[in-house]
Amino acid sequence: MREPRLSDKRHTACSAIVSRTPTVTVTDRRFMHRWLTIATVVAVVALTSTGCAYKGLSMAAQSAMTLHGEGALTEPNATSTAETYNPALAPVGSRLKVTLNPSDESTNAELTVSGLLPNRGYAVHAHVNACGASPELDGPHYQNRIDPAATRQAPSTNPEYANPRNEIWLDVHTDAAGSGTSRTTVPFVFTDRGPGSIVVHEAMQTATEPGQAGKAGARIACLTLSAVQPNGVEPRGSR
Ligand SMILES: [Cu+2]
Repeated sequence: MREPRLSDKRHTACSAIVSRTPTVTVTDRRFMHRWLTIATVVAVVALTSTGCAYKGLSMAAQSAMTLHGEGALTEPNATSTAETYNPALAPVGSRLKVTLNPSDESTNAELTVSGLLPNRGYAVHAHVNACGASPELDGPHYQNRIDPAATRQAPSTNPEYANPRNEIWLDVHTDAAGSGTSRTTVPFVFTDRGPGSIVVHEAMQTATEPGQAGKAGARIACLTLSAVQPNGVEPRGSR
């Protein structure tokens, strides 16, 4: 999902450059003069188009999405966007808040939790789907470069793909009150696709060794992400 306003603004700017070109004022004194003027206009338009096309390459970065999710955990239901699959480890009423914010070609991610068990690590990742009524519906980890060997039955555990630079890991450690914050920066942005949720796992941290990379035990809670549009937060729908 892109931000059409930015694109439209850029497109308008490019059009304005063309219309302001002084060579469009053509006198009709001589055929040759007119021909030369037309040729100049064509050349200017061609050069201007090249310039806009070049700027167009940066539009993807300018329209990169911010994703956000926030809520208190409930038992899964048809409309919940923050839910617990294991109230013993992720109590009902615990709060999760996540923002994934683009900056140039990177994305800064921040997770804040409260109300979880005290002095405990929790493995946390971005997953592809919005939160489902059961944990498996959250889908696999979101990957920037998708592991070609991964399948639904055998998710990616190759460290070349299942790592915190190609996925979004937000493992967090709570304080004595059950609160905590974690941050990470990943070298990619979300343009035509992005993660649908943040999932909290039972393990205290995410495994990194080959064959285990990205694993973190059972899924115990989930927070649905939404794309932040200029006019507010818009549901992402299914992905
Ligand atoms: Cu996960």
